[in-house]
Amino acid sequence: MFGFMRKKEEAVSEEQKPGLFSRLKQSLTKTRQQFTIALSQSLLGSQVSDAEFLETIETQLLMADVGVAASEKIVAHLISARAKQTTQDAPHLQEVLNTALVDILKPCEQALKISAHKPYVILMVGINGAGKTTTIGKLAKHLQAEGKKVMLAAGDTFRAAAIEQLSVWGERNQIPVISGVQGGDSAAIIFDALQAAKARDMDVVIADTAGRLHTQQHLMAELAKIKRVIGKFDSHAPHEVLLVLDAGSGQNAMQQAKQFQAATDVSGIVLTKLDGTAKGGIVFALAEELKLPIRFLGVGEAIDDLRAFNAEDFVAALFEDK
Ligand SMILES: Nc1nc2c(ncn2[C@@H]2O[C@H](COP(=O)(O)OP(=O)(O)O)[C@@H](O)[C@H]2O)c(=O)[nH]1
Ligand SMILES: [Mg+2]
Repeated sequence: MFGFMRKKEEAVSEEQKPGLFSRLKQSLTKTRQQFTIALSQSLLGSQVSDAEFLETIETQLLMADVGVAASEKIVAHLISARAKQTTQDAPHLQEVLNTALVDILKPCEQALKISAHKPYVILMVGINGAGKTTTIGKLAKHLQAEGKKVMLAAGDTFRAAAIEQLSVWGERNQIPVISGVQGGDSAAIIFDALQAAKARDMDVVIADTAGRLHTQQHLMAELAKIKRVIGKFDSHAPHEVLLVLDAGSGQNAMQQAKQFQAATDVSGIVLTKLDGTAKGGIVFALAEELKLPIRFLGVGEAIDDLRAFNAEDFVAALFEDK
């Protein structure tokens, strides 16, 4: 409807309002530097012997947080490609590399689909500061754009500021937030929200939870309780347990994921803060070792800085220059 306005706006501030793909590219700048500088030099280096070449690549991949399993897989791809070719052809190797990277990510490219179950319940989990509350704000907008009626549940009762932070996101999105008092029972508040959502014919409830360390067993047990209580409201709920991971935490994100998976049956991952970290390669480690759907990427703090995960786009953004 406002096509003409948008065009004008884009022309005015191309820098501030880049398109979706260039925004992804921009957010991956540091990760791209980590990848390209090292990898393209190795790929182009025609002097190096095979063993040296492969070792360099593997080291660089590990340094880019790709992880052992995914790095080995990528190197295996390169070995078989090199065995088949007679000359050292850099563009070809780049192609092989891209294919290997996409192959690793592709199985995890599974969009979050809101089923007809009403209300569809999304439980957000993750350690403190990972970006749960911010992601809820962005996700609420994303789902509203799909025509869903969204309600938020302030299940992080640990700090008053957390309840306030969620209510601000509720205002921004103009959607209801069900909250209790600081120190209140998180499971009880989420249960209240589910009842309210049902009464108000909401499509989706997104429940926030307090950040907890994957090493804090009692808090992990509390998460299990929240899940149990939600299950009493609807035996199929929560329909989605989204684990929010900060890309900047690198290999530690993998440890967190394993612990949360054990405690709560994570069904999808949101990888936040890809902007401003050189550790975006962690996405390959997560994909290869966890095989969980990666639903979204967080590429900034603003309400529109959430991207549905796409394997080809991610790999293209990793190598394409601006
Ligand atoms: N740059 C950037 N910052 C983010 C992103 N997601 C969250 N943040 C910031 O990370 C901090 C912690 O986020 P918050 O949502 O409060 O984390 P929570 O403790 O898991 O709920 C806040 O300052 C957010 O603005 C992201 O994708 N990019
Ligand atoms: Mg929070």
